[in-house]
Amino acid sequence: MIKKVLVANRGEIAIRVMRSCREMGIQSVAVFSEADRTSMHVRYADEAYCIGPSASNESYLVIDNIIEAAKKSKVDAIHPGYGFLSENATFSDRCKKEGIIFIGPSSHAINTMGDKITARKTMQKANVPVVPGTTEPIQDLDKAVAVIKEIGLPVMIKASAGGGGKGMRLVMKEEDILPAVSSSKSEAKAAFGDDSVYIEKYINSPHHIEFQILADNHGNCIHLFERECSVQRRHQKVIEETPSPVMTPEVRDEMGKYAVAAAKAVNYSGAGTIEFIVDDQLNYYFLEMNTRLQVEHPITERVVGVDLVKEQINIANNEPLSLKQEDLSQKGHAIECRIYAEDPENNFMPNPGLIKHITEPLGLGVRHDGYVYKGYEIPMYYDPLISKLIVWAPTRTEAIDRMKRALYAYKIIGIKTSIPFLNRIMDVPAFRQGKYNTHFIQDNEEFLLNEEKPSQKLKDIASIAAFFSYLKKLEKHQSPVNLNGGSNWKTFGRKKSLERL
Ligand code: MV4
Repeated sequence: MIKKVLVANRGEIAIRVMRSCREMGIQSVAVFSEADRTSMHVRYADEAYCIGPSASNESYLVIDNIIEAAKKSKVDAIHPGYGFLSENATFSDRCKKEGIIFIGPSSHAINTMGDKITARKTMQKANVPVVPGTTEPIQDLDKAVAVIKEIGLPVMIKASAGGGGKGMRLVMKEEDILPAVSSSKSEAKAAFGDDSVYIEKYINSPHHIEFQILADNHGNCIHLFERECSVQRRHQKVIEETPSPVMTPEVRDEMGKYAVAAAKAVNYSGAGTIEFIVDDQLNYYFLEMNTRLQVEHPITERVVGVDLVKEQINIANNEPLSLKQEDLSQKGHAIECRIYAEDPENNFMPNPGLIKHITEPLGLGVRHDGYVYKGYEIPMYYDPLISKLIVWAPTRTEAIDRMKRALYAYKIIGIKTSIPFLNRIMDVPAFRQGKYNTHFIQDNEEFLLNEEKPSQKLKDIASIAAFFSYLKKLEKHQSPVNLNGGSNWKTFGRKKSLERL
């Protein structure tokens, strides 16, 4: 029985995992880099250990340091969260060797799915539909040209060790085959030390739809339906929702069965995600499997009514799944917005810095998974994700309205965030109508980046008002810090009307 867990991660996901641990009566141990000494996950844990300097390749990615902390703290298990070592087969094996439970799949499942060519081959063997293309690395170009002539242009050249778009090339014309293959190969070599590439037929304007699965160590496997993740920017997810606005009950049932077959083909254990690429006619193809808990898991938790971290821990305890496929259903609609410390007006540049003020959204149907607090300085070393705002409502339209309400209430002073950009997405007619695919942000870029800006005159008036308010507060010996989220206009206006009463 797992009684103590080390969480080999930071930020919102470390706290997310520890919350479930606390509910299950499990002690949690945090690890942290020097830059994360004041991080919230360190405070939330029952115990915490420094594992090295700020750079993640000197701390969160160093297997030896994490194992050392695990031994010192005498944990039974390690939860890797997402990113960092979560899909590292060597780490999964090392934990096993040290007698520590890795809360995740075996190195075999991680390796098979981590190599995209092997994954495609394995899926084909399991009769899971894959995108038409090659299941062997491209060796010579004549063969590549022959294959492409057979499946027809356009095609995509992809790196076997890749995923998330790295090393990917779109080929429209025959004369582009050679340069695409060679540049894909060299990018893959530089990024992964493996230059194997393969060919896939190009699916135009696809949807990214993924299925959550859970598999135990007794041969049971279930799916927890889909997540629509087509709102992406440079292969970075921005918004996720479930159910998918384009899904039908028949296709959902088919895809769910294939997702279970995919997991069973690698003898999977734990929580995982099968990604599909889906075209306009709802033809679907296996793309890749993520062998970890994903960032967007909370929308599934809300609509299906499960705690995925709790399920992961039960599976790691060798318990059989308590959930049965026929008992599962989707209730209502959930949407997640990823809040990044990025400046949408400056090409989404990371914008780390001091949180001078934060008001988190609350209320009916709102979940906010974050980790920053007033006075916290976001370090520059890690992913700029600040938090995830998840809303639930009975219908999709109500969920969108609720998301707008929650985004409105979310105030962060000190850093630029993606909140205005997300709010803008909620107003795009194609999003409201659920008629969007992976080209959505590109197709609507002009609207999304053209926020209505206040005129110079308005800015001048606001500056003068803020200055007088500052003087008045100084007179009264009050703190001049503005706590209402950045605008003094509201309080200014309201005081006046009260005086008139
Ligand atoms: C594709 C594709 C079209 N056809 N494969 C992008 C990241 C990687 N996971 C796979 N990706 C794609 N693969 C074929 N055969 C289009 C994309 C793609 C994409 C996929 C999912 C979500 C967003 C995307 C944005 C651009 C391209």
